[in-house]
Amino acid sequence: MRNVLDKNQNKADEIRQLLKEKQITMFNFISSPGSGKTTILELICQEFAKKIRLGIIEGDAYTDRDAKRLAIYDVPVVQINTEGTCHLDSHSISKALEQLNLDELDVIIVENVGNLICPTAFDLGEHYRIAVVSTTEGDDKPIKYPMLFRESHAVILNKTDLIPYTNFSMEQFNKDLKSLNGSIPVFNISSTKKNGLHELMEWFGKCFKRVAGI
Ligand SMILES: Nc1nc2c(ncn2[C@@H]2O[C@H](COP(=O)(O)OP(=O)(O)OP(=O)(O)O)[C@@H](O)[C@H]2O)c(=O)[nH]1
Ligand SMILES: [Mg+2]
Repeated sequence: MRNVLDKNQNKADEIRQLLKEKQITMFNFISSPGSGKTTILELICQEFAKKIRLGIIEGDAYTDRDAKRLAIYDVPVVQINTEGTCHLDSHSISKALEQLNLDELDVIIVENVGNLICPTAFDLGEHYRIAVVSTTEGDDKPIKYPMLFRESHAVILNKTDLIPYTNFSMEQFNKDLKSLNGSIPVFNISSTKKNGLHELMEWFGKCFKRVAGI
């Protein structure tokens, strides 16, 4: 395992160097299956596809369903099928990057395979790691999967519209998150009801601005 992780890290460092040369910033979206990663990516495409040069790498175990959902936006999307493996690694990202014209991109967003543990251990060469969690998964996800929340740069709490139908405690969630990563920005949103999106898009806009000068 150590050997695998060392090889992954070396390739991730190479990717970060390549992205630096090409002045591209990369994001890695990590969550459980179904938390809303692709839905949030659709919203990001709607907001930014015409303002920045965005590319997407879609990690999925078997299908190209998410890539198809995003294909309607005028954004290059590369699909990686892991054939059952529960995470992306830097070698698969390196191959995916060969399929993108890096001279024509400012930002790349990677949707990782839905899983809260394995993707966290594999650096992809990204600059920002985004943890997506939804209210229906329970408020205990930060405390049960601390590594992701410790190492992420932002947390998106999705499906806030469903809170009335769950026992999700916002107080407990925030308390646990704070104990793990006191300074992390947290965005409470409903992607489908479009609540809380202004603050989230503003935050992405600031991150993208540093890169693309929009
Ligand atoms: N009620 C509600 N449903 C949502 C929200 N966001 C996403 N969904 C629904 O949740 C389901 C899963 O959303 P996806 O965006 O496909 O989730 P994902 O994280 O990309 O899933 P995987 O790629 O399978 O890991 C879809 O049916 C969405 O319509 C939300 O804010 N509220
Ligand atoms: Mg998805």
